[in-house]
Amino acid sequence: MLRRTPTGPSTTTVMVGMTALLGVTALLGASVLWGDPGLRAAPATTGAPARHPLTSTDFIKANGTVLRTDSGAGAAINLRGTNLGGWLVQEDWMSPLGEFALDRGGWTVTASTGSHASATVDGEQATHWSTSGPQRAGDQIRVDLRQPTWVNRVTLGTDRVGEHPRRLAVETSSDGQTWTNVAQQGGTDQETVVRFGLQKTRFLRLVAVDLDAAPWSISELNLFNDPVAHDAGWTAQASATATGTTPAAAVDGDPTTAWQSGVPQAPGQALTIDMQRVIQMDRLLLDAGSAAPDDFARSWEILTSTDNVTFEHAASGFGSGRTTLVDFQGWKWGRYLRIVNHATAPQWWSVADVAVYTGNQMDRAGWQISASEGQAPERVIDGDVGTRWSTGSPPAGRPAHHR
Ligand SMILES: [Ca+2]
Ligand SMILES: [Ca+2]
Repeated sequence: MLRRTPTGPSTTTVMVGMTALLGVTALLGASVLWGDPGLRAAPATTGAPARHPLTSTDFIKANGTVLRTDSGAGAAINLRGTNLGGWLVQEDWMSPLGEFALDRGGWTVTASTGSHASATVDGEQATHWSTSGPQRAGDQIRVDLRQPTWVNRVTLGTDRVGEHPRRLAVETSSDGQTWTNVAQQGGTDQETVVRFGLQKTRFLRLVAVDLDAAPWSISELNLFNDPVAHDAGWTAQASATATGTTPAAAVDGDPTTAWQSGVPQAPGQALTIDMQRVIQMDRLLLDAGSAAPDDFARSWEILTSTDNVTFEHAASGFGSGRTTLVDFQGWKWGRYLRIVNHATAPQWWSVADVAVYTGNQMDRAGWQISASEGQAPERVIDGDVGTRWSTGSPPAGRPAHHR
């Protein structure tokens, strides 16, 4: 998300060279903006590095959930974004309260146990819902979104060390009665992030799956709708398919249906998806499904192609659970996706859902575009940088060099 950078007197600019801390910043070769008047730094208007020599007190380190100077012991730092040539780029990890999350206004939160369930959506890190006693399987917190809402990511955080859910399921429902398991995974200390295929749901609940002596607490709960490609019309083919399943079940947007290999995992097995158009993508999510969560590919490779003939390596890695998030480490363009299993395992291979992320861009499928003049305006959304729309000739009365 881009925001024009305000360069008022309260904003200071400091060049940061700690790549381990701020990999994104180092990657972009940019500076980081924050608004802490206590910091010694050059004014933003110069864009110059700090003029004083760097000392150990300038070393930024996370202290709990807060970034501080002086190796974690100094002043708190609130990141405001990455300065990209006058544009302030913000990422949601900079905001523990959910900068890019869905609007929680009107939501109703209830819990099966404990009190203060609404404290999970009050915008205050200091207020919590907690099971109070040990967490038990079946403990749950439920959100009524008031209206059907698209969602594909949940984050739940607590600053109470160790009070995360040991294992939790995410379930959706249109009526609050019948629930669909869309994800199940281990929790993480402080913040747990759960991703799943895009679902339109009115109700969502988080259910503890395992018991533990530690309580489960949540200080803030957020939902997200990360841009993904529409899967309408997608088709798929597989190297082998179990009786009663189809490759198409992997791309139908329904987490309860799955393609299954029908044979133990062996190197070279492949699932090839035709997305029907060239898509610019940066990540991919594979869900083995709730019926066979252990049937994830142990070793996978993702290939992309524009013609279903020549395939190009995009990413590879190892599966470790029901959900596999593949990061392409940049943009890939392709109409065809081929997921290849490279492992030998006694389990079948199962894919219930494939989600293709489109970065910060909305999928343009289905858009209609028109222009007041010129030819073929649809070329501006055809995914081909070699085609273009143009007015063709300068409008009357305007100098040619303003074209
Ligand atoms: Ca709270
Ligand atoms: Ca499915």
